[in-house]
Amino acid sequence: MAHIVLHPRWQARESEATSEHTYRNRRQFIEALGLGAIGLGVFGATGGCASPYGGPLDTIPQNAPRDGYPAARNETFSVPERPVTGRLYASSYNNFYEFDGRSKEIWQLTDPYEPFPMTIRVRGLVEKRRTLDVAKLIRSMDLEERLYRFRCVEAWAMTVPWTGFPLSKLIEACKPLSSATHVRFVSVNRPSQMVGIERQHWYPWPYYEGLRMDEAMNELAFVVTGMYGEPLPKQNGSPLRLALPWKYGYKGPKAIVRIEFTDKQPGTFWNDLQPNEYGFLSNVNPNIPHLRWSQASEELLETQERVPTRLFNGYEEWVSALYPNEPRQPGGPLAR
Ligand SMILES: Nc1nc2c(c(=O)[nH]1)N[C@H]1C(S)=C(S)[C@@H](COP(=O)(O)O)O[C@H]1N2
Ligand SMILES: [Mo]
Repeated sequence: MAHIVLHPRWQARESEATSEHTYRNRRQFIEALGLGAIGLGVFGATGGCASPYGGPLDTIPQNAPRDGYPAARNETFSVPERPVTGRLYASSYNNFYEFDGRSKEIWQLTDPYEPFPMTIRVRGLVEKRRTLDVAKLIRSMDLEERLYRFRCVEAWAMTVPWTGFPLSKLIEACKPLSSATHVRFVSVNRPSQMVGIERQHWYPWPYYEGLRMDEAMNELAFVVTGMYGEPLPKQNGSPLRLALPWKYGYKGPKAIVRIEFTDKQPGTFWNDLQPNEYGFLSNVNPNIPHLRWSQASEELLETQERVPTRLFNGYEEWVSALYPNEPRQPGGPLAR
């Protein structure tokens, strides 16, 4: 034990401080060793006062729209082979770098963050620039529930009932020009409410992602406003985020405040940081190993069962035609 050296993340050189993987593993490591309390000492107090939240579901904003909840399940999207992940797991085991859960869980750091009111700016190749009020937008949509597989690039997975509406409906409301080939999403950037932004100043904030238009218009692409029949807890991306179940989790930005249509492939947060490890497409594919680990299997959150990873995360039927060059066999060329 005495020889275990924990390198605090903020002392890492910038070139090393760019991997999602290192970060999660460290947290799992600390938790596994039961070092939570010591961890606070080793990593320094988090600054600010203790979280007023008793549990991860206390972070559901009081002023989130609740009309339409719980929404009817769309039975087209079922996951017969896996258990639904327990709600407490899905809302306490999170990735949301704007809150840096180095010494606390992310949900415990979300108190200052006020997801409502929020607006989304619609920019770029559109008929007209618009600013959408998020609460109004949510109230204007028919909400439905979809049970989706979710696969993080770090080989953990969950099965979650998301509430929301198709991304295609939001895109239609934005009225992009026919010249738009891609769409870019930007997450909220509020350093005063999100403790991870300045603490991890080496990241290119705000978080940003992008899709080709045909991907964004696919039936599976879903704007998430809630989970488990209630509005989203803050740590899961309130007021709204994307779920793209055939892609690795990081392709789905949380707390979106800007949508931009372009005629070029946009940069993305992880691709710009580590182009060799995180591609633009980032489809779930067991045939494309990560540079530092295999993607052939994944661990289910809660049950800790190890299961094989499926091409497009089991959504071939919906998206296979979009990707003629995606490696279908192990050992093929590594198109990312
Ligand atoms: N804005 C923002 N969006 C984000 C992230 C983030 O750090 N910031 N992390 C991504 C990653 S790596 C994953 S795995 C999922 C995690 O979603 P969850 O916490 O609801 O499981 O959110 C994605 N969206
Ligand atoms: Mo992730």
